[in-house]
Amino acid sequence: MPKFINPGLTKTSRRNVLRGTMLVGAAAMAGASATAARRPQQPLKADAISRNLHKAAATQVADSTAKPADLSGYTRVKQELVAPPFAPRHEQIATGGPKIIEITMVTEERLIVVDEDTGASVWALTYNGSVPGPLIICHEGDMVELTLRNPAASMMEHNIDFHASTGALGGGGLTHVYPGEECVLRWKATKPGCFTYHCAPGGAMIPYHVAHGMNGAVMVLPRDGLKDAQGNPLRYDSIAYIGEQDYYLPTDENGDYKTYGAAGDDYADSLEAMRSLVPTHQVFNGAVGALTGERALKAKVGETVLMIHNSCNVDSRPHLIGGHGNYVWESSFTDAPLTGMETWFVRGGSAAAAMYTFEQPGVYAYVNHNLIIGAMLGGTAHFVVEGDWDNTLMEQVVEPRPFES
Ligand SMILES: [Cu+2]
Repeated sequence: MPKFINPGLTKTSRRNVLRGTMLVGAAAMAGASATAARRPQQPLKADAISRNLHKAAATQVADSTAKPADLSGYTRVKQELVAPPFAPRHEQIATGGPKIIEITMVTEERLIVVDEDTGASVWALTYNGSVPGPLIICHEGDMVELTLRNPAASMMEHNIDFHASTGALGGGGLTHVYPGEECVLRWKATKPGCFTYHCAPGGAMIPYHVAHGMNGAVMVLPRDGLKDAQGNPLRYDSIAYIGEQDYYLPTDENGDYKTYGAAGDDYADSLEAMRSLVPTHQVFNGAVGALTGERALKAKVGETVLMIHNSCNVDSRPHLIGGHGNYVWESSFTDAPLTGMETWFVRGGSAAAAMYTFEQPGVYAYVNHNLIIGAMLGGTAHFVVEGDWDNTLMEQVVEPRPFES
């Protein structure tokens, strides 16, 4: 067992040593002694306040005498979640009445390589093994019923905060699962749009889990589908689900990325690196190159793609080089979409959708147009588009040649 989990000061059991609060306390003690000369103590107090808030949220609900929800009129369906960049099978226009959509997510802690060139790796904290976690799709008025399982072999507790939901810290207060535990949370999708979800165990564990990959997106479609400003229907042929992930990977005295034996072993080092607010990597779908080269996104001329961009922790400015955001929803799907966008905005802590119909073949780079992030930190995906070139839209009239000066 990693030594920081049990600092030797407290009588422990497997269940209570894995509580995020104890990990926070252990690392804070270790961190405080190592950095007391140059670190203010206030963040530790803020950390404690945040942890207490999460405890209070669960207590409130447990004390409630609320009536059971009326589930008559709902039909139960299962949604098979799939790994990004793909989307689960779904209807763009809802048929039948409202549904209770049953999904299952497993909190998987796994070592992933962030950058093959440098060997940078991270013990990623994930939902269903992927960064970002799987895309969930429902319609306004549906209920999402999540079974959240934390395998017995896990090192850490996890939970989930759905920004699309209402109450109990987005469900975060009701879903703390320790290794070997599961819980079921049901929430109603009342707001159409794209929303982030993330792990939020409390205190500094919240950014620690988020910055280790534990976030993803829910798309809540209007029951009658997407529309333009005039109310005309907008339909897509495919979805590209992209999660922007900031990592703060600790380095040793030589500047090499450190490696760790198990999830959580990097906790104290990571908190130190996170405090810089300067990510070492800011990648799409978990790793540098996860959506380029052999793994590039594919499309055809004439195909309409809905690009769903999740960014749980940092602001992002997606830009499709060589294309546009024909329709962009940074806010609710009930708001008129922005149109003809060159670059759009994804607020840290949110997800947004952009629709584009490809008009030319070739390779398009989908980047964070903070180009330092796009080109140097890993925030780039590629679309490879097949079809016939349109010289009306662009033509190389003269290829590069020497000229007399
Ligand atoms: Cu977690």
